[in-house]
Amino acid sequence: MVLIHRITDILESLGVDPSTMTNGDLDVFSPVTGEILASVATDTPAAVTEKISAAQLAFREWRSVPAPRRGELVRLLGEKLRAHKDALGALVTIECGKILTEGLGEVQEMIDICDFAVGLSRQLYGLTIASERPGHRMSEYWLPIGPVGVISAFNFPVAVWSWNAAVALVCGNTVIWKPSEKTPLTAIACQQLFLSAAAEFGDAPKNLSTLIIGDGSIGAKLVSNRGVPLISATGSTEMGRKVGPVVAERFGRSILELGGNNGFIVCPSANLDMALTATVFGAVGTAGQRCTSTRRLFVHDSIYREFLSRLKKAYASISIGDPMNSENLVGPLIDSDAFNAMQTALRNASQAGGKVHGGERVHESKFPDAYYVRPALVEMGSQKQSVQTETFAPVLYVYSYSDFADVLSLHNDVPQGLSSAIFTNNLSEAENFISPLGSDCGIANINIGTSGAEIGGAFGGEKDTGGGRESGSDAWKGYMRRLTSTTNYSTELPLAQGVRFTLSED
Ligand code: UN1
Repeated sequence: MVLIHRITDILESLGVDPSTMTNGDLDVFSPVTGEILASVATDTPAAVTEKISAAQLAFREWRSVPAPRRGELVRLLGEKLRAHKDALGALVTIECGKILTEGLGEVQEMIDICDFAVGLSRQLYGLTIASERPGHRMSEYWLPIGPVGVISAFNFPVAVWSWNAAVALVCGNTVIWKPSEKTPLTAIACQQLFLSAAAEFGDAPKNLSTLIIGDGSIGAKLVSNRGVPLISATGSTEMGRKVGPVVAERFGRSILELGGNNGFIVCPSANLDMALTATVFGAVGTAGQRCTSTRRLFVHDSIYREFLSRLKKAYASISIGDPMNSENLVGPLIDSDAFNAMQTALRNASQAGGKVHGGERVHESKFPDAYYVRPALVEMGSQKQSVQTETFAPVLYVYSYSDFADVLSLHNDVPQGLSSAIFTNNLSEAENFISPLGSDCGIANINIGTSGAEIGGAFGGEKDTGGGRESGSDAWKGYMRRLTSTTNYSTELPLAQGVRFTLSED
């Protein structure tokens, strides 16, 4: 399989000139074959500073454009994405290795958030608040905040940008995007689609949305720049620990969407057919490289043996290989580092008493430079401590439990708090799971797995996941500045709290 020819056609259909992708200093590999797809030019630190200045200039114009008109630009972007869904979805698959249905699903997620943001552009509601003073009106407004820096990871190379960009743009902000250096091609393609939407829009300021390409040192330039009031960063907790303090130090705002260590509880009353499919999709989908991937499974001991044996059978039947082939459910890991991290995690689990099934490399002779693995199950049995770290690979630790209160505390006893799931038909268990005593994550699903959230809800998590929320619900408020304003339409000047302050002018 040689992808370089396919990629040329795909790039052209997305409006990118492939000849500009051959002489740069950053080699782009496909995890599907391990071959080099392109060599793209990276930005210098000086170029980043220039792009930030340009984004500030664009912001000065864009903030005054009425929000519903800003929504029109996002509507056009959604139309471009609809028209190019197949090509962009295929490019996602080739560049990051997720199976094609997931590559297409990712583009669908972009279309969905564009639709959401178009509606939002007419719903950036404020409040009127009762004033304690006569003849006064108090209200709250939401105003654009400025350029928004978006840092995204390889595993959702395009959707994460769109959650941030579509919302930020209707809020009146400009966007500067630093994609993962492992997936610049999909970012370049999105930028082209954005530019063609902007051209159709007509009078959009230049540099409304810009791209910076490079490694962490280039991202650091964005993060430390006071001209970027909001940084929305998706990636590992380790990355967030660097980004968060730098933004806080300059009193900027950050939306952090970091690592997960997502738990899934299967109760005795659960529909086991549904629980099985949800577990396997959650654990092996995207080759275990979603921040929402299922990593820890807790099964009630009355059904543990049965469920484990069905799980093992399901794992044995999973076909692993070329992600463009619809028969395969699992594509490659992103690179050798991911493979090595997985092997280390499995060694550690085995030393901690876990019984490992799977995890070995496959198709090595066919693709010596690509890293396909058999997803791993690790029987942890009745251990009372859950694995604390996130490994971005298809490794599922399986525990048995007997007491519901115990499993809730085992579930919550990890540093991360992104997503969680319970399968039960017992109302009390379901309600407890989403009560103050239940899951401590940002997402807690009932009879739905941990991954595959819709864009309509606010997305993000607690604890080491960083606390940020992006995408739907009222996450837009994180992309605007709040203005409280009180108007006095009386002829008196009463002070709040009954304070008296009378000037004598004679
Ligand atoms: C991520 O892995 O960074 O809920 C995001 C999901 C997707 C988003 C994952 N909608 O699995």
